[in-house]
Amino acid sequence: MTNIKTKIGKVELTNPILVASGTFGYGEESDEFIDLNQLGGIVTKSITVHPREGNPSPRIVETPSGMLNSIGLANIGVERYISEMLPKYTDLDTAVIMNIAGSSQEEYIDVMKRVESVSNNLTGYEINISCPNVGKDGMEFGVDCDLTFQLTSELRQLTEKLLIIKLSPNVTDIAAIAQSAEAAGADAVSAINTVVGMSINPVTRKSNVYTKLCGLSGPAIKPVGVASVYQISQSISIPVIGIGGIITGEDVVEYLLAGASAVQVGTANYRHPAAGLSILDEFIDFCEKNNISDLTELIADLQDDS
Ligand code: RRO
Repeated sequence: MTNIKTKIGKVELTNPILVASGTFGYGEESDEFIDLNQLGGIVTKSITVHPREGNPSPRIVETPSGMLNSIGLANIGVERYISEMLPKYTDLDTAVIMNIAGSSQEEYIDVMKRVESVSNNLTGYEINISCPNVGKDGMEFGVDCDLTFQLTSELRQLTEKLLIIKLSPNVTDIAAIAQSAEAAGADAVSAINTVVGMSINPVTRKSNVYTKLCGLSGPAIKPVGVASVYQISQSISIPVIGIGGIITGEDVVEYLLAGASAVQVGTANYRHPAAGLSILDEFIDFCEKNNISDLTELIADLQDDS
C-alpha cells in the first residue's frame, strides 16, 4: 500500500486531495453525497467581512473543456460563517481551511481577527489574493509582490494556523508573487485561481456572462496550472498546492511531478460532488500499479529527456 499522507507546513493531510474553494460551498451542502472525512481537506467558499449578493446573472457558462464564472464573491459574511458554519466543522475528521477575501488589507485582517477570537477547529486559512471578478481591488494584491508581502506579513502575525496564499495566473511572473508570500511567512501557496476569459454569443452579440470578463476553470486550464506549479516550485521551498482542471488520478500525478505536495479539485465537483473521492481512488490505483511506496517519490520528480 502506498503511503499517501502529505505535509503542508506543520499539518499532515491523510491524502493529497482537497476540494477547492468556491466549488464546494461551505462543505456541509454535499455531506449526503460524499463522506467528507475521506477527503484530504475542504477549502470553504471565500468569506468577506460583510455578506455579498455577488454579481447579477448569468454568472456561469460552459465552455469547451471548462466553464466560466463570475460569481462576484457571493457569501454569507464572516459573522454568519462563525455562528453557522464553524460549529459544523467540529465533528469533521478532515482538514478544514477557510478561504478569506477582501478588497483592502484591513478587510482581510478584520475577517481573520474575528475568526481567531472564537474557539474553532479550523486547520488554517487560504488567502484569496486572486479573485478575477470583483473589479480591480480584489486583484491588486495578487499582481503586486509588495502588497502580497505586506498582506501576508500582517496575517502571519494574527495566526499560528496554516497560512496558504492563493495565487492568480493572470500575472507576468507568478513565481515572484510566490516568493513574496514565502518571504512574509506563508506556510504554502496554492495555484492557480481561474484564468481571465470571455464568451460572446455571435447572434445576439452580447456577452454570455453579465460581467463580460470572468474566470475560466476546468480541464482547459490544466496545462496552465501545471506550468505555474512547476515555475513556483522551482523558486520557493514551501509546499505548493496545485489547482486547475484536475479530473483524474493521473492529473494529480502530473501536478505532483511538477512540484505540488497536494492538489485541489474544483470544477469536477460540479459534475459530481464526490469527484474528489473517485479521483483519490484513481490516484491510489496509479500508485499501486506503478510500485510507488510513498507519495513523496512523486513530488517534483519530473525527469529530463536524457
Ligand atoms: O466569486 C467569484 O467570482 C470567484 C472568486 Br472569489 C475566485 O477566487 N475565483 C473565481 O473564479 N471566481
